Amino acid sequence: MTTPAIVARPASRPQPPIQAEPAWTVDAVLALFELPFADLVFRAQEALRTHFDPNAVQRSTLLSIKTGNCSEDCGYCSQSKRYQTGLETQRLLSTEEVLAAAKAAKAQGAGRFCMGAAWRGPKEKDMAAVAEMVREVKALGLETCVTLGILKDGQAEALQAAGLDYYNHNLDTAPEYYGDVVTTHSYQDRLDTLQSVRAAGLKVCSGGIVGMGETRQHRAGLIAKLASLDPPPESVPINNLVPIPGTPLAGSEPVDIFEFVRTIAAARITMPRSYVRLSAGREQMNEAEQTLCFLAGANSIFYGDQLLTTSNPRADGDNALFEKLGLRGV
Ligand code: SAM
Ligand code: DTB
Ligand code: SF4
Repeated sequence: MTTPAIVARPASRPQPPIQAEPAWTVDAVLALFELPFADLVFRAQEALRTHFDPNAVQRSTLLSIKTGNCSEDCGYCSQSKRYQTGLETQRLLSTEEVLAAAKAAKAQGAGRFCMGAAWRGPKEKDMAAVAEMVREVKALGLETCVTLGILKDGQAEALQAAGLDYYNHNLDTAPEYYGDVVTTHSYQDRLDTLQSVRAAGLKVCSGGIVGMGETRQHRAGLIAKLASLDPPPESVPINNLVPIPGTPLAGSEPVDIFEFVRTIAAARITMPRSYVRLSAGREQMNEAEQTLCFLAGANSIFYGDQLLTTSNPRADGDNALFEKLGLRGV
């Protein structure tokens, strides 16, 4: 009798890791951009309807809690101290001022209140004040979001402990174009902050800007990078550049509206479970153009007449548009 050969049994082999969703390559996202427009919008609607009520639109109100005098050189931004934009600067608001704005936003119907500061990142001495704002805004029954720049070790955890829901930190453009827009911090700095936000158990809000002179390849690169974060951001703001006189990007050629809508659709298809926010730049769009964005899968807006330093469509106009379209603001 021959001794049976010892065969390694499958169970004793190291198990392969659970297969992650295949990451989106830039080429795969570019192929979406190149679809016939109706096919692209159809795919975006399919993705939206699989995971969301297609007629509900999330509404976030923004407040600038510290305005201007920022050390960074982001070429689109009114708040960099390097550019003469005529902006009136403002030190960190008091919790009382923030709460008054949050109450007004809630009364107007906003579901989330987003507080933005023109910092490279928060200093330790600012953290207690911001944590108090978060705690008190949350106590009003609003979701909370802050965007404070690059976070140091422990800061994301401190915000999480204060009850923060979302941290906004945009990748803004493709990795290879970022250095043309910003030189004072790197793409890797942005990715590191997103990583620490995730590790602290916060929800991630991250998107970008269209219309900064980038190519379609760059737009696809931004979307591919966002979609390949593991997991992708829960909230993806897509901003249309608001040109600010005095900034290096003030003279950028506006992007064709159909290309902007394609960017929204690509975000929706590649990140089907995320809120995709039609963000800055709505004032430059008419109702039909905004409606195309909703058809392409946008299901969130900034709501209220002010963004951070520039204006946004009035809430009553948005309410009238929602009424016409049968959309429900949440
Ligand atoms: N300082 C923090 C930071 O850079 O992350 C938070 C505030 S910063 C103003 C937040 C985001 O606003 C930027 O990442 C950019 O996407 C957007 N943004 C700023 N200026 C804009 C403009 N002129 N047009 C469109 N989006 C803009
Ligand atoms: C985002 O993606 N857009 C918002 C928010 N996150 C912080 C900011 C838009 C700013 C538009 C220009 C301004 O008002 O200064
Ligand atoms: Fe500063 Fe943020 Fe504006 Fe850049 S985008 S200049 S970091 S406020």
